Amino acid sequence: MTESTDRTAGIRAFYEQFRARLDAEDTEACVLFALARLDAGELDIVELYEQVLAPAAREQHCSRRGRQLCIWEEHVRTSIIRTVLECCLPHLMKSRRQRSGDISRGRVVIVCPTEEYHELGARMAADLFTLCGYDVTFVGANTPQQEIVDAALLLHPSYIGVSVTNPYNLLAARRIIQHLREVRSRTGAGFRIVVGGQAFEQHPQLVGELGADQLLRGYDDILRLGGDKQ
Ligand code: B12
Repeated sequence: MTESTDRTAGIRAFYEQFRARLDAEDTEACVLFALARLDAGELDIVELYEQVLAPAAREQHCSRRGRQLCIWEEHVRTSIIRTVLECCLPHLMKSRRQRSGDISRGRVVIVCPTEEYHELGARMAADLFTLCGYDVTFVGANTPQQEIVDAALLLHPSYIGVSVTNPYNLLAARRIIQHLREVRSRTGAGFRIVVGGQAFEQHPQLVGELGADQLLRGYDDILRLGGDKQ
C-alpha cells in the first residue's frame, strides 16, 4: 500500500468512528474525536470537513436505530456537527496563519436565499474561505433579498457566495443574483457572485443561466480563486 492509500483508508476508518458517535448523538464524543485527530495530525481541517463531517451530515440512515432519519434527528445531527465546526475554530485559524500569514485576500459574504434552511454546507464553505485567507461574514440561512444587497453595499466584499441546497430555492437565488448584478452595474461595486451547494452541483448548467459568475464545489475551487494552489 502507498502512503496515500494508507491515508485514504485511515480517513475512511475515522469517518466510520465519527459516524458511530454521531449516531449515538453524543456531542462531546464527536467534538473530542475530531479535536484529537486534528491535534495528532491524523486529519487536517479540509479532510475533516470534506471527508468526515460533510458525508456524515449527508448520510440519512442511522445505523444504531437501523432506519431512515426523521427531520428532528437531522436537526440534532446538524447541531452536533455545527458544534464540532465551532470547536475547531482555533485549529482553523492556526492553519490559516501557517498557510497565509496575516494577509487578507478580501471579504466574502455567504448567504442562503429566503426559505433555504440548509445552512451547514454554507457554513463549511465560509470556514474554507477563512482557511484560504479571506475575511468572512457568514450570514446563513433564509436571508431576505434586500438584506443581502444591504450587506453587499456596506461590507464591500470581493465575493458574495450564494448557497442553495433545495432546488425549489433556485428561483429565489435567480432573483437575488439578478438584483446583485443590477446593483453591481449601477454602483460599480467590484464583487463577484459565486454559487455553491447541492442544487447548483446537480444543475451546473443553471449557474450561467441564473447570472452567477462561477460555481465553487469546495476547498480546491476556493483555493484556486486566489490564483494559487498551496
Ligand atoms: C440536514 C438536512 C436538513 C435540515 C437542515 C438543517 C440545517 N440547519 O442546515 C432540515 C431538517 C432543516 C432540512 C429540511 C428540508 N430538507 Co433537507 N436535508 C438535510 C440533509 C440530511 C443534510 C444536508 C447537509 O447538511 N449536508 C452537509 C453539507 C456539509 O453538505 P452540502 O450541503 O453538500 O455542502 C457542501 C457543498 O455543497 C459546498 N457548498 C454548499 N454551499 C456552498 C456555498 C458556496 C459559496 C461554496 C463555495 C460551497 C458550498 O460545501 C459543502 C462542504 O463540502 C440532506 C441530505 C443530503 N443528501 O445532503 C437533506 C436534503 C438536502 N433535504 C431535502 C429536503 C427535500 C428537505 C425538505 C424539503 C424536507 C421536508 N419535507 O421538510 C426541507 C426543506 C427546508 C428548506 N426549505 O430549506 C432533500 C433535497 C432534495 C433535492 N431535490 O435535492 C435532501 C437531499 C434529502 C433527500 N434525499 O431527499 N433538511
